[in-house]
Amino acid sequence: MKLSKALRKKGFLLILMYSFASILCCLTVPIATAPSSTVTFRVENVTSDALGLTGLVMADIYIDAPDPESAIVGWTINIKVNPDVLEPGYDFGDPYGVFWAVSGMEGYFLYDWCKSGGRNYTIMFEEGAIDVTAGTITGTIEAIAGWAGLEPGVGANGTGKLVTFFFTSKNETAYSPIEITEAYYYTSWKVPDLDKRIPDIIIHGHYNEPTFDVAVTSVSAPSQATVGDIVTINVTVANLGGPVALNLTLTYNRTIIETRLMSLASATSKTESFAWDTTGLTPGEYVINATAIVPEDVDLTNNFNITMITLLAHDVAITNITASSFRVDINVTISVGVANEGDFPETFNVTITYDSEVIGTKPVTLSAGDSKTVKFDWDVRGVALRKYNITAEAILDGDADLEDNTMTSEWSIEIIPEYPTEIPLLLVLVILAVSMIILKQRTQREPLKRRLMMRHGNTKVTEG
Ligand SMILES: [Ca+2]
Ligand SMILES: [Ca+2]
Repeated sequence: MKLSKALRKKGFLLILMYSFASILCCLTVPIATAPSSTVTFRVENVTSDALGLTGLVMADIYIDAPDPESAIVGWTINIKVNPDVLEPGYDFGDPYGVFWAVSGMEGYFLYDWCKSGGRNYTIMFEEGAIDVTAGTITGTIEAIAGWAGLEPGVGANGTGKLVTFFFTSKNETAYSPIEITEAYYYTSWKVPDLDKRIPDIIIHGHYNEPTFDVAVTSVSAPSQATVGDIVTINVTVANLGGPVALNLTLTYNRTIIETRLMSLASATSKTESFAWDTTGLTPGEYVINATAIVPEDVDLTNNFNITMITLLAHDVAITNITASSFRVDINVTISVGVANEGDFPETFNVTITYDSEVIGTKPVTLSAGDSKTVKFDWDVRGVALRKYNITAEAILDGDADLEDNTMTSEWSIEIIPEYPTEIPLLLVLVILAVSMIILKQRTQREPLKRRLMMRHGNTKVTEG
């Protein structure tokens, strides 16, 4: 246990040492040269003496040339900074308003060499080399102008400060990288040694303490959409602090639509486009929230922004089914209640079926929120005699809620045999005829009986 702990501790120290070594390597960039030359450029002392909102930023470029044969007569360096943060070219009394460097300033690389050799040297960049708007300084530094005719290997060598760049800072806390690209040094007059190009350098220094502050400045989307739409939502994020990698998360009612990792340079903004698939969502109001998250953000009040989107829907429904009779021999009327529960006027078909057989289809037009009853006559003659359930269906493309578009009756209609109309009539006639015969017989029998009774009565009187 103790051993593994010790190893882990040792491993940590190694990582720490490696990290330090990496940082040091970043600051001193070797030039790809012949083995005899070990010249390097390096950048040091990126400093600021910011006074209030603006200040002076300096970056020293050094050269290391311990090999006496690496005699240098000139070099090229292109510089680029963020023009919103740094303005290249600090007027230090220079005719071009550029910077001062080797113009006789003691302590610079060429100073002693030129002084002792009686050489002439002058300002390096030509007029127009500085573009304040683009934040660039470009061109060849002919540090040792007037040395025309110098043979290779006759220049200066040694180690020292080549030049100091000056910039005016525009903001107290902003950040700007100082990118050094296309850097060569010359060992012959005006002839860049292409094999002595150094790798590009980006100084990740900053002036003042960079703070981190990202802000979601806008979330834009249509205020209304229809359920099933893919809604485009544009989110603009601004970086008000140092350069960052941030997580941008978009949600609807706290459900994540997408989280995106994005990087943002200082003092820039970027608009990201998201696609929100609204298929299957319930109609209603949705809060769309975009939140940018970066560690150590100094102002969390501006990290999110919202917008509202109302989701509308196409939605019709079958609300009920009734029938005029449930034992039917010829015809029945089936009534279907339909409603428009969506947000748009709709025209759609309602179809009723038994088993899979279509009884009828009718078009229905309803305003949003309206309902009506649709009646269907069903002639059941020829339909097999048994019980049937009836199903009604409202068919509408893009209906957001299909569950209420179909309803099957809980009752059933029984189809019974159809009786011919002649049978009951015939029966009535027969009954009528029979009744008349009976009546007739009765009326014929009555007088005879009465006569007999009368006759008997008279006899009795006569006999009495
Ligand atoms: Ca913020
Ligand atoms: Ca529906």
